[in-house]
Amino acid sequence: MGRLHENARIWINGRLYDEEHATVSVLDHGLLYGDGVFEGIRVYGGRVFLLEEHIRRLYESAKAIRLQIPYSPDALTAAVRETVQINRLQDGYVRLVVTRGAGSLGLDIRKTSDPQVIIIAATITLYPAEYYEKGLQLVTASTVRNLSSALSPRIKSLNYLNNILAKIEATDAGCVEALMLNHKGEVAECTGDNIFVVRDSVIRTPPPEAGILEGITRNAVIRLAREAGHTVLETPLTRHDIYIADECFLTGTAAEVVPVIRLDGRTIGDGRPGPVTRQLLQRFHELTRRGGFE
Ligand code: PXG
Repeated sequence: MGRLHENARIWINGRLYDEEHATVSVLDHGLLYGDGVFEGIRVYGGRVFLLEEHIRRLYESAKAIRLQIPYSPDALTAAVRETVQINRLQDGYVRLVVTRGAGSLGLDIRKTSDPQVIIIAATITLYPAEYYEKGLQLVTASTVRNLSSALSPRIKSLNYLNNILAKIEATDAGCVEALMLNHKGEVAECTGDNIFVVRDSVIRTPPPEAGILEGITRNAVIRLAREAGHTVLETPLTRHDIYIADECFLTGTAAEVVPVIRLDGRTIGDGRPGPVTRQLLQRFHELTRRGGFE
């Protein structure tokens, strides 16, 4: 039984497979140890959105974990575009995965070979449209974000348990997202999104040093906000800064730009998506229609 669209073709190391035959070894260290990296990328109007940025981050993540991707960035870029075309994807989502490859049991990367480079072109379910109009509620997770010095959150690795544990807390609390703090108690990010607040017309978001994934949507929204004349500061934030903010929103490839109206039972602003959030949401949609920056 297929989970993707009919006749989905999945690219693995230069070959295309049906979903049924798109498999990796049970000895792949991606499975055995979460040893690998990935990217989640959007497709709008048949064009792969901010692909260059995603490819760059993928190679940076791979470098950080000493994983040699067996293709050049240009070759992989072409492969992503080709897979999107073959699947006739207009608006969708690309999952690009690089595993360490199969090896004997044990952590030693020298005993592995053949990293598996996988490109899945599919769709992703958004939050219900209602959240974009009315905003969503967050709870603070008790699960602290990975310590940067232990496993840098800047690496988009196949090791997502830290975020999954926080996401379980969100679900248990009846929320779709949870706020994660770093070991200092500062605001880091949500389980799959970066976070922004607006207060007295100034936009603030935690810096990469707060222990976050430096989101590509985050960086695009910072640029859009500055182009619209807003002041954007990358600065440490506490939960209190969110409680007393005029506005709050999240950014991410899957989430795009989504307003937040409550955190831990505290209503943010007047409990409705604010004007800056709505403006940036609109500008972000324009950017997706343009296919990216110049
Ligand atoms: N923080 C974390 C921890 C993330 O995983 C973001 C921020 C936003 O980054 P981008 O570059 O997307 O703006 C992410 C992104 C998935 C999925 O399949 C997860 C993400 C993106 C797309 C799909 O769960 N996480």
